This record gives sequence, structure tokens and C-alpha cells, in this order.
Amino acid sequence: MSQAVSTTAYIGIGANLGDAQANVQDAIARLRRLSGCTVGAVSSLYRTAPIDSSGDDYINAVACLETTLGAEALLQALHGIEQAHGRERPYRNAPRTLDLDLLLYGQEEINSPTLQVPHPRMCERAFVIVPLLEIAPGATIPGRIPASCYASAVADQAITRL
Ligand code: PH2
Ligand code: MG
Ligand code: MG
Repeated sequence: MSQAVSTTAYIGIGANLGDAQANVQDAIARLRRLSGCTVGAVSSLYRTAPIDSSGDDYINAVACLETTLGAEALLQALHGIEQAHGRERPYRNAPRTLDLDLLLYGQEEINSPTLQVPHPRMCERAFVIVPLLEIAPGATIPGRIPASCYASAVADQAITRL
């Protein structure tokens, strides 16, 4: 019997509305229950200052998944978890109960109307780069230099490991 191909994906998790820390922890628990996905390493939780956003500090983390889902199917599954947390989108980068971003999907570069992978702004954001490097210090980003090379560029952004 043929086996489904498994892809390593990295998910950025963020929240700054409601009990943000509980929301992030629940999101990780829900990722563990997704069919077709096995959660690997999960970073620490980080408190981060909003970047191009407003409201309270965010809680951020990054999780690694092994998944047999295609990228679009995985995105739909992530949206389902956001919806379970009552995610609303009143305007761009509005404070949110939960944001799950598909950062990396193997070494694929995807530019569809619904999905851009690698996440187009991930390399400029300490709240992505720091937790990503915690769990995957050798991470490579297709079309870019290694993730570790971005650490110094984001070093001025406020981020505290919880
Ligand atoms: N997400 C954004 C915009 N700004 N800032 C922080 N600190 N953390 C986030 O997760 C975040 C942000 C858009 O998704
Ligand atoms: Mg986001
Ligand atoms: Mg998002």
C-alpha cells in the first residue's frame, strides 16, 4: 500500500485578545488533534510588543508539524481553529483572539490568491524568527538566506520568553 507523503510545516501562533496565553495553549492542543498532522517541537511562549498592530502585547509561539495535508487543506484546518476561537477580521492586523499562520510548508514556494508561503513578512518579525530558531536552529527558508541570518535584523524588537 502506498503511504501519503509527509511534509514538515511550521505554524506561527499569535493572540492578543482575551486570555491570549490560554488561547495559544488551546491552539497547540487543537493542532495535536488535527487529523493528518503530528505535532513535533513546539517553542516556548513569548510575550511580544505589537508590530504594525495595536492593543495588548501578543503571546506568540511556533509549532512544527508533520502533515500529509496539502498546503491549502492545512490552511483550511488552521482557519477552523481560528474560528473556534471566534476570530474576527474587522481590519488589517486588528487585535485577535487567535492567529495561525502557515509560515513554511516543506521547501515549497506558494503564491496563490489565498496563500503565500513562506509567509511574506516572517523574516522581519522577532515574534516569528526567535521561536522558529528555538525549535529549528538550522531552518532554511526557500528563496531566502538561512533563518538564523535574520536574528540580528530583528534584535531591536521587544520579545520576552515566558
Ligand atoms: N501579528 C500580526 C501583526 N503584528 N505583532 C506581534 N507582536 N505578534 C503577532 O502575532 C502579530 C503582530 C499579523 O498577523
Ligand atoms: Mg499573522
Ligand atoms: Mg494570519
